[in-house]
Amino acid sequence: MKIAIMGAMPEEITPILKIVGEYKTTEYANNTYYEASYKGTELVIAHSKIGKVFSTLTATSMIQHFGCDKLLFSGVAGGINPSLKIGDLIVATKLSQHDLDITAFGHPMGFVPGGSVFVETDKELINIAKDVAKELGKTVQEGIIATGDQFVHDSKVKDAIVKNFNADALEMEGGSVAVVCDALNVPFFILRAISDTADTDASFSFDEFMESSAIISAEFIMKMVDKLVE
Ligand code: OS5
Repeated sequence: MKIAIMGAMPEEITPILKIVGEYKTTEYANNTYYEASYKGTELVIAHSKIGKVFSTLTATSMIQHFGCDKLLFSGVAGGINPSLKIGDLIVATKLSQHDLDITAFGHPMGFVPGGSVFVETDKELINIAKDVAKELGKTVQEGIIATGDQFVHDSKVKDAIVKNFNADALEMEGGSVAVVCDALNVPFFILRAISDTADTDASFSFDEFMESSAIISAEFIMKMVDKLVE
């Protein structure tokens, strides 16, 4: 087993690198990959940079170039479901691309021929997350995550995403990582801790809480890694 752990921003993987301790760095395709042996299992850790294109490149590289056979994503998200508060964890059951729009041809938002509106995540990894949550006495909400190439800071945009995808949270990378892993038959898992609620004050909330929420998500992911390598 070789596990890929990715985030989008440096802050999303720094806490993971701290826990792992020792690693080797490799430059590949304009990015840095951190390879570690953790409790006898090989890990490849990287932050992709922001958005669907960079996250697609990193997920593909981790699988095709580094040989990873499971992928875990850790990071922050904008909350849509009002039950999600800053710092709360959400596990994606399925993901969509909220900005993929060929509705002009009668297709629903998020759909292109040959694709599907939603990509489902691996159920075994979700079960491991539930076990970890139980052991830690933490609540982890399962839900739909919508991905697009924009930092959402507008209630109207949020409302449209709810209408089109019934999403609980939104971010900028999970949906593209899901498409890559699904196509390459690699079980994957997307975890996010809420940093803002994607409305007018989202950028302020993001600046204030991004680092603490990223740590919450990263520490949970590493508890899952502990279970996977047991
Ligand atoms: O990776 C992006 C998506 N993340 C999840 C997220 C989100 N996505 C969409 N809408 C929301 N309301 C969301 N809330 C959380 C977070 C991240 C958002 S984009 C953050 C950009 C932050 C930034 N920009 N410049 N810097 C930081 C400093 C900098 C400057 C130069 C080079 C490197 C960093």
